[in-house]
This record gives sequence, C-alpha cells and structure tokens, in this order.
Amino acid sequence: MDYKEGAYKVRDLSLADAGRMRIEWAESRMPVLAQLREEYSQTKPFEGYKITGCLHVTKETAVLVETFAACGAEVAWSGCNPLSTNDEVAAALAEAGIEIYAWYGQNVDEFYWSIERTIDKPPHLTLDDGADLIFTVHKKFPHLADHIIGGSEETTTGVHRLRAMAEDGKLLYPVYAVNDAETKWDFDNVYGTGQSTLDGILRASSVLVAGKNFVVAGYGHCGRGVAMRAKGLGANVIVTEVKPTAALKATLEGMRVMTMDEAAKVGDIFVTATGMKDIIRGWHFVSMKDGAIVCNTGHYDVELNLKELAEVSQDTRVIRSDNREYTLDNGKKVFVLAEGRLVNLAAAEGHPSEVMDMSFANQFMAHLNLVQAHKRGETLPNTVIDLPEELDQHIAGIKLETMGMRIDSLTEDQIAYATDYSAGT
Ligand code: NRN
Repeated sequence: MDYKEGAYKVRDLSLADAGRMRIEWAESRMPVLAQLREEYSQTKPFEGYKITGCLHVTKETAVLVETFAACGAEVAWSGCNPLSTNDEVAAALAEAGIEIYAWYGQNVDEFYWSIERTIDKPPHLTLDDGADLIFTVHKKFPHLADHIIGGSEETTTGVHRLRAMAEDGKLLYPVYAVNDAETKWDFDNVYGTGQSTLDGILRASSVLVAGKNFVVAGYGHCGRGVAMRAKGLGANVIVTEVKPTAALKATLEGMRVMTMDEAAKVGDIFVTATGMKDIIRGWHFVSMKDGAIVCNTGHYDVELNLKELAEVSQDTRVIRSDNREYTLDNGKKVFVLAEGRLVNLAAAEGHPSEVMDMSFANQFMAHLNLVQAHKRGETLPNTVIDLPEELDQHIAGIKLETMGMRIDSLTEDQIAYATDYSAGT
C-alpha cells in the first residue's frame, strides 16, 4: 500500500501510468463532460469549494473527479464499494494530486476509515452512490452539516433511503436525486447495467449464455436492461417480481414470470437486481441445479443470503477471480460471483464510458446548481431535489450532437397547435 497522510492511500502508486491510460480511454468517450469542462474550466465556478465524493473509483469516475478539479474544486474521494475500486485508476488520481483513499478488497473498517479521511477537512459538497458518505456525516459528524451546502446521490437505492430520511425530517442538507434524472436512469440503469452485468458474469465465468435459463430477480430499470441483454445473447429469460405491473411488462416482453421458489429449480444463471434483501435464500440454493451460477447487481450485498448458503454447504473455495464454488451438503455445486456484491463493478469495470458520460454530466450540473445557489445567497430546502427536466434535454442534445445526429424541431405554428384546445379533429 502507498499512504501519505492527508493526501492518499492507494494499493500501489506505480500503477499510475496504466491508470492514466485507462482514464484517457474513458475521457475520449465522454464528450458531454468534456464540453462542460471546456466551458467551466475558464470561469472555475468551484473555486473555494471542496467536494467530497464516495463513488466507485473507475476510469469514468476519474474523468468526473478531474473535471471538478479543472473547474476549481478541491476534491477528496473514496470508493463506495470495497470491491469496485480500480487500483490503477486510484493510483493515477493520487499521482495527479487528488486526495483519494481507495483500494480493491478493502475490509469494512478500511472502507469507513477511507470515507472519514475524506471529511477530515470539512467539505462544502458531498457526492454519493449508495449514501454511505451522507449517512456517515449524519450519524457520526452531524456538525459538519453546518459547513455543507448540499449533496447528490447517484443510485436508486441511495435515493430511496434519502427520500425516506427527508420524509422523516432527518435530512440535514439538500440533496439532488441524480439517479432520477431521465438522462441518468433511462440510460445508465437500463443500457449500462444491462451490458456491464453480462460483462461481469462473462469475465468471472466465461459461461455460454445462449440457451441457458437466465433468471433475473427484479424487473425495474436495471433488471429490464439485464434481461434485454441476456435475451440478446440467446438466453431463455425468467423474471421474478413482487410488483404486478413489472411482472406483466416482463410477460408482454416475452419473458417467463414465476416465483423464485420455482425459478430456483430450473435456472442456470441467476442475477438479482431488486434493491431488496434476502431474494435468494438458503433453500433456493439447495433446490438449484448442479453448476448454477448466482450473482447480484444491486448496490448492496444483501440480495443473496450467503449466511444461509454457508449453512447448507460442506465446502467452499475460490476457483477463479470473483468466482466462489460452494459444495452443498446435497453434493451439488453452486458458483457465487463477486462474493454477492455488485457483479458489474466488482468483476468488470461498471458501465461503459459513453453512458456514464450522461450520468456524470448530471452530477456536475447538480453541484454547479448548488454552488451557484450558494453564491446567490439562496438556501435550498433540506430535502431530496429533482434536477430540472430541461437539463435532460440539454444533456441529451449535446450527446446527440457528439454522435453526429441531427433532429427536427417544431415550428412556431406547431408549438401553438400543441396547446390549442379550440382545434377540432
Ligand atoms: N463505470 C462506472 N463508474 C459505473 N458503472 C455504474 N456505476 C458507475 N459509477 C462509476 C454506477 C451507476 O451510476 C453504479 C451505481 O449504482 C449506478 O447508479
């Protein structure tokens, strides 16, 4: 490990060159962030503000971090999952002078130690994915909230929890729900999670997907993306759900729908994407076919009940990276990927740069909004705030431009027509 107090703690600084090349790769595929950096690095609106982030340390996150820094911000960063940090990228950020505490394979104490280092010097802004940073501030350092002008949350699970906190009046500062921006969830959650989850499964197993019974638990935006990409690879997709409308949508999109008790008996590959705990229980593992592959792509590692799996197993061993074989008491083998943590980031590199470009453009604009409001002396309400819808059209418009696509626009006459209630059929 390489550690410098108040500066960084990373696996190995000598990995920096390799990490820099990964970051350059991502940068070349994130044109929306590049345009924002071009525009705001002149005026440096974040000058004098410290942003503390707790979000997967990937090559894409590094581009966001360095965009904030280029626009004047002081930045401190930690990872938001013990298994999702790319050590090469972390080394490159440390070498570039970003305060960062992150390495692959942290234990729980190291994970929270890293978060706490990033707030040793109080931040003005917090940026979360899964709310571990904002929860740490609220639970252990509530006085810091006096110094914090606002925050943002990247992912569905985090936004759900923060909305609950706001409902109970417990939120100490305003937080933008970046996840709920259409140019985030309708692209990142669907196309990003769809591709990166299959990427994680293939890197950890190299299994043939075609012809396999592929069970997706949860048919929300993420589950829908995973199901779509599994189908594209030739799988027979089975969906389990608790929400009738989601289950109905899966049925009409050609997926089989059944309970997990039934799916456990026929599935070859299982992915949980529910945001809920205890989706696959001990008895499900017992009824699985020999050789079943099981993983999770939800934010927290609570969807597979590995405690109950251990209780019905006689042996376990890691047979290859991110692939743990369990030999059950009944003699059958089950393979759990990435220790039940989000397989797309733990066993692969998370979503592709092109889709994170839009998610992180929303992150950048959320914090720009917070800083500009602060400079105007405005105080925002201590609740979860949605980003303005026009921001979605702006971000999507830039993305289309960079993809060389042009679209039509409405004439004045058509705009008038849209709201003209006197017009008959
Ligand atoms: N490559 C990535 N870098 C990446 N892929 C997915 N995510 C990533 N963050 C940084 C996050 C998505 O935005 C994981 C979150 O849970 C999801 O909302």
